[in-house]
Amino acid sequence: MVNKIAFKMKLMPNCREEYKRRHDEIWPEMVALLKESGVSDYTIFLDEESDTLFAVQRQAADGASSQDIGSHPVVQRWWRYMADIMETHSDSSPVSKPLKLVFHLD
Ligand code: RM4
Repeated sequence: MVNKIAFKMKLMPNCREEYKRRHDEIWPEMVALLKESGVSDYTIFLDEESDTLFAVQRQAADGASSQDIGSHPVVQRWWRYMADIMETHSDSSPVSKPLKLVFHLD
């Protein structure tokens, strides 16, 4: 079974291009780790009115979401790298709020 999950994060003002640039050049080791963890079909949208990032991804039933693998050194490095342009907790993890599924059409 595969689950689809969504969550939102917050970008700092005037960081849209930089956020996109860093993700256009996402580290291969980050991609490999996400895939190994069971994450797929991972998309991040930006609401330009509020600088809210809206992420949606598939998560394998026996896998983890991208936000659940924060103890891995690659993710910790990525989160530190992103911390200057996102709203974060004191440990540099992004403030990430799960969203509730209310409708789905296959
Ligand atoms: C996001 C956020 C997530 C990570 C993706 C690739 O900006 O840091 O945790 O999974 O990047």
